[in-house]
Amino acid sequence: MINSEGILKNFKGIIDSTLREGWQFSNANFTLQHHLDIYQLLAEIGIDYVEVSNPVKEEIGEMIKALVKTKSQNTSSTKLLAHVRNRREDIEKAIEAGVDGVNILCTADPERIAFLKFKPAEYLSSLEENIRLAKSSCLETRVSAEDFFNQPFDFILDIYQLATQLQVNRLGISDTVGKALPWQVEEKIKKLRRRFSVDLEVHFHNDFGHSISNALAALAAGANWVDTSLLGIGERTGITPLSALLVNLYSLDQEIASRYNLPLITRAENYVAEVCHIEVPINLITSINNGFAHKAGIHLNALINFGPHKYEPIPPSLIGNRRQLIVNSLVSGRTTEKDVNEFLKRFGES
Ligand code: HCA
Ligand code: CU
Repeated sequence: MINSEGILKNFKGIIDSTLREGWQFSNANFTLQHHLDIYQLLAEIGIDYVEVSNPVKEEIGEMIKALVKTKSQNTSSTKLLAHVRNRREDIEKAIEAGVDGVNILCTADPERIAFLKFKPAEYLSSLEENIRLAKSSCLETRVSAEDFFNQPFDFILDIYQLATQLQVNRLGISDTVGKALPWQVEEKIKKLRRRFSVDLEVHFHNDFGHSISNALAALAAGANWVDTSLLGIGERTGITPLSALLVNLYSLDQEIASRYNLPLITRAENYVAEVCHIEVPINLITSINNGFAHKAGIHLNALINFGPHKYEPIPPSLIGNRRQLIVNSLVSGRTTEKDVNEFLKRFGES
């Protein structure tokens, strides 16, 4: 049975992909300034790695170079990883851009490999060349298998086997279509953990709403690194939201969470919402309108009589958010404006 202790033992850090996966969100059109701002916010939060897009596209390569420059001027310890395909030209552009590492995305899908005009063995030998190239330029290297839960497991194992022989830094497991369930994640991660001692990075899409639980299940079962994005934005319904992962870590172990500057997360996610011209989704704890809005009579009454801890999982100030007590509705019971003002005098908005 997996449990929270596993999470605390296995967790090594966060790889935020707002600037790569998040850029694939339908409403995201990030400029260079957005890149600089988002990198800065993530670095201030203390995120371990920031993943950026593929520098093989010239304009993106230029943005990445500007980020690399800012990073070195600010002596930021948040490393930059370029997301690349299993292609020599992509790795060469990543080396030229000066990033700290490459996240190489592989496929084990026989149709896609055939479409690329490779036999499986040729695909593996091109991967070997590309890993060697990255490592010879001192790039941190991760190799992942997309659509991990639906593609032939034997060939995924061949990819991972080769990558570990060549001493990559991490293996990536990606639920590209977002429908894996936590117990399937547990089973597969345990299997990999028994076989490989290298760090495991996980990437969960949220199509069926499991991106947060799957990340926690994976950590508990032996994974070490989690991919996130601000607001959870990404392709389709996106991936694990950074805020959700952070508050879960906090609730499991305040010491682990103390590595990160949690009060900045509301600002960071609201900034990204503004840039994408959307509201922060109502189901995110960084939503200013909803994260800590109390409306029903039972809730208002409990808060007023016992204090905010009754119906708040964490104090809003912990993540830089604020509470609101909404009265004068048919569902707000007997709580009055005066009660709210007295409550706010005692406990404040956060
Ligand atoms: C995508 C690719 C990816 C890659 C994740 C990874 C996925 O579909 O855009 O690098 O492991 O979800 O498979 O984001
Ligand atoms: Cu993805």
